[in-house]
Amino acid sequence: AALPIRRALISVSDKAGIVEFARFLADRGVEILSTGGSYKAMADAGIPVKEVSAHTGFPEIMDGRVKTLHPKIHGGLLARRDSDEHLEAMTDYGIAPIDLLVSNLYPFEATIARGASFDDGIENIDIGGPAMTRAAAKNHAFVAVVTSPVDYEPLRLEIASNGGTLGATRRRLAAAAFARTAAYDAAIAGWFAEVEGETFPPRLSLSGKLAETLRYGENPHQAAALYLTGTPVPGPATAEQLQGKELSYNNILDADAAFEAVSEFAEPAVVIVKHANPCGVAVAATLGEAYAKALICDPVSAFGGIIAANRPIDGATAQAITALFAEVVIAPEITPEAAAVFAAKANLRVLKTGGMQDPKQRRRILRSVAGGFLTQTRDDAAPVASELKVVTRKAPTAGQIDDLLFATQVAKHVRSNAIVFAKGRITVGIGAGQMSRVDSVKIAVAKAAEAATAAGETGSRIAGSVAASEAFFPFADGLVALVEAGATAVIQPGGSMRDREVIDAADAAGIAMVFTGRRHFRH
Ligand code: 93A
Repeated sequence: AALPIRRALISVSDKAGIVEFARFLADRGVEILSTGGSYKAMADAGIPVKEVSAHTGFPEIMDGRVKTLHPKIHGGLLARRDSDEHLEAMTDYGIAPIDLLVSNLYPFEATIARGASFDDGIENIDIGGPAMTRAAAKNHAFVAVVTSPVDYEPLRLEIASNGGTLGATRRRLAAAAFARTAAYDAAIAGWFAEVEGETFPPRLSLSGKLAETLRYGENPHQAAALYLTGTPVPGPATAEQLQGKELSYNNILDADAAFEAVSEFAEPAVVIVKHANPCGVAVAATLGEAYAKALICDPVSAFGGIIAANRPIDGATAQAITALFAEVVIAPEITPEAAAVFAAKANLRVLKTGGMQDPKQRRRILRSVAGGFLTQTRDDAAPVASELKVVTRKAPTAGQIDDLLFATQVAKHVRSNAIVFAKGRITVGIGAGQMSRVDSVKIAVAKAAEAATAAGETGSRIAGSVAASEAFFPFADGLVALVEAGATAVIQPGGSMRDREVIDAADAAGIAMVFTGRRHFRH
C-alpha cells in the first residue's frame, strides 16, 4: 500500500523545478519544512512553507553550517513508524515524523570543476544534506528521499494516482540516494588527494557519473556503460560527436588509445589504431602528409580503424580519410570544409575533442581484476635525446636519433612485446602483443614486406630503418633478428643481465644502439 505524505522537508541547492513540485505537495495539504534559500524560493512563489528553524526552535547558525543538524529533523527522518519505543521517543521529545525528504547537495563538483580556491572547495562540502539524505534512505521503509530533480515528475504522478509513495519506489530512491552520497564523498576525497599532490600510492576515490548506457560491451552478450569522472580530459569520453553511428564500447576504447598516442607528438601527427594497437603512425610538416604517411605502414589493418589527429582536420585530409573505410575519426577540431566532406559518409563517427591531452599530465589508471581492481599512475614518461646512452662503438646520426625517439614514443603505445621499425618518422613495421619478443620482430618484418609488395615497391622498407623495443632484450636473439631484417640503429631500455651479449651483437653487426634506461610495458 502507498504511504501518505503528511510532512516534507525540502532543502535544495539546485532549485530547478522545486517550486512546481512543492506547490503540488502543498495543494495536497503536505506541511513543508525548509532551509533558508529554499524557503525563500517557495515563500516568494506563494507556497505555504515553514522554516526549519521555526520547526526545531533552533536558529540556523555559523553561516548555515548548522541548519538541519538537529534531533527534531534526524529523529523525524529516522523514527520507525512501527516501533512503540520510537513512537514514544517522538512524543517525549516533540519530534514530528518527516515522510519525504527532497534534498540536493552543495555543488561541490561544479565548484572544483571551475577551479575554485581551496577555501571555496571546503565551504562547498555539504554536511547536513548528506546526513539527512542517508538518514531518509536508511529509513526508506517509511520515508521517501528525492536527490535529483529528474525524480520530481515520476513521484508526482505516483502520489497523484496512489495517494502516497510505493515501497518499491522508496527502495529505488534510497539506492539512488546512497549512490549520490557515495559519489559526492569520493569526489571530495579525490579532490583532496589531488590538492595534496598525492599520486602514489594512489588512494582510491572512485567517483563516476553514468554518462550513457552502451548498446553492449566488447561483445553483444555483454552489458556496458560509460562513466565520466568529471575531470575535463580531452578524449572520446568527453568529445562532441559531430556525426555517425553511436559509439560502441570498442570504439571508445580504441579511440582513447589512438588519441592518447597522438597527443604525444608536438608536430602534426596521425595515429591509426586497430584493436587498441597502432597500425600506422607518422609525424610530418602537415596533417595531410602525416595521414598519408601513417597509412603507408599497414593499409590492410587500417581498414575499419580509428584515425586520431593532433591538429584540426582540414578538407583535403578529410577527403583522403573518406577514401578509406574508417570507424572513427578523432581530432581536436574539424574544419567546416572537413565536416562537409565527412557528412557524405553518414556512418563515420567523427569526434571533436576541443583540445589535446597533456602527455605529461599525472592521471590515475584503473584495470579490473577478479574480485578487485588495480590502479597506477599513467605512463607519462617520454624519451629525450639528452638522456640516451650510446652503448655501441657506433653512435647514431642526428637523423637516426630523431627516428629512435619517434619509434620509442610509438612503442610505448603498442601492447607488449612491442617492436617498432621507423624511417623518416613514419612507422614501417609494428609487431604487437606477442608472448615472444622475437615473434614481434618477425611479425613487424613480415607486415612491412607485405605492405611493400602490395604497394608495388621492390626494395625493403626495413632496410635502413631504426627499431625500438619497449623493453630490454633478455637475449641477443631479438636484436640479431632486428639487424638481419635491416635495422641500422636500435633503441631499448637496457638493463638485462645479458646486456653485454646484446651490445656485442650490435657491435658485431656494425649498428648503433642506445639505452633509454626506461621501459614502457603495456600489458
Ligand atoms: O552547511 S551544511 O552542511 N549544514 C546543514 O545543516 C545543512 N542542511 C542542509 N548544509 C546543509 N544543507 C544544505 O543546504 C542542503 O543539502 C542544500 O544543498 C542546501 C540548501 O540550502 P538553502 O535552502 O539555504 O538554499
